[in-house]
Amino acid sequence: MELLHELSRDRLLSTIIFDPGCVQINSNIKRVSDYQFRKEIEVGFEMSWLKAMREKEPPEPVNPIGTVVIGTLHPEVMDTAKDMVRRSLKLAQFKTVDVGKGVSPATFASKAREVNADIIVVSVLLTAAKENLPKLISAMELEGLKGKTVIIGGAAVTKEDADKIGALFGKTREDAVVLAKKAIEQKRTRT
Ligand code: B12
Repeated sequence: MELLHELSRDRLLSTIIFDPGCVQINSNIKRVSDYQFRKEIEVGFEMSWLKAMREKEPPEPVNPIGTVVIGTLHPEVMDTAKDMVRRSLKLAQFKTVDVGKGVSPATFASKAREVNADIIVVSVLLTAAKENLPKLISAMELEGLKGKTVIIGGAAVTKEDADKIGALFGKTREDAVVLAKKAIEQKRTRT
């Protein structure tokens, strides 16, 4: 059993005891042998997380329209949202290079240079990881990537946070695709 943590959003708080073997979850909250709910919970967010975990991996694009490096910054190890965004970008025919979770700004930037990324995408659910965004921008400058398109999104960031570091901001995985496509178009018209 793994104690997840207190979940809060808008109305309800919950603590879930979760056994990773659990497969049976639906909106009629049930008590089954593999997992228990300690309190009444609203399942909306947990459902989106579980649904995301079950998504299929899209095929590699044959003729990628651009290369995206995507990850989460130290100390964030939550990666479900990042993977959802990555899969949407992949479906939209981007080559996606997953730098992983909880990576340092320096690792992120050096991977972006190594694969000649067109776009850097950061998923930020944890406020502590948000504090590393300015360090990512500095690390990119050190790698000669000043001005490279950065797209951020996730529960812990806002458009204001993006503006502060000269990044683009999206709320959803669909926004990530729209913004990434726009960035590629702009790059093409410049060259
Ligand atoms: C599941 C979950 C976990 C799982 C993560 C499993 C995994 N492998 O990812 C586990 C149990 C591991 C976990 C751990 C922790 N968690 Co947690 N977790 C959640 C929870 C319930 C859901 C997150 C999730 O995956 N949602 C599903 C995704 C798909 O939805 P989403 O996040 O909304 O993402 C969408 C958009 O935001 C957007 N998006 C996301 N990224 C990007 C990027 C771009 C560029 C764009 C355009 C869009 C975009 O697109 C996504 C799809 O549409 C949230 C609560 C919540 N209501 O969000 C807390 C939450 C994120 N966790 C929280 C916390 C505090 C923690 C812990 C610190 C708890 C602890 N004390 O240990 C640790 C973090 C450890 C760490 N160092 O990272 C807090 C964060 C608060 C904060 N602002 O800092 C939250 C908000 C809960 C809360 N209300 O307190 N967590």
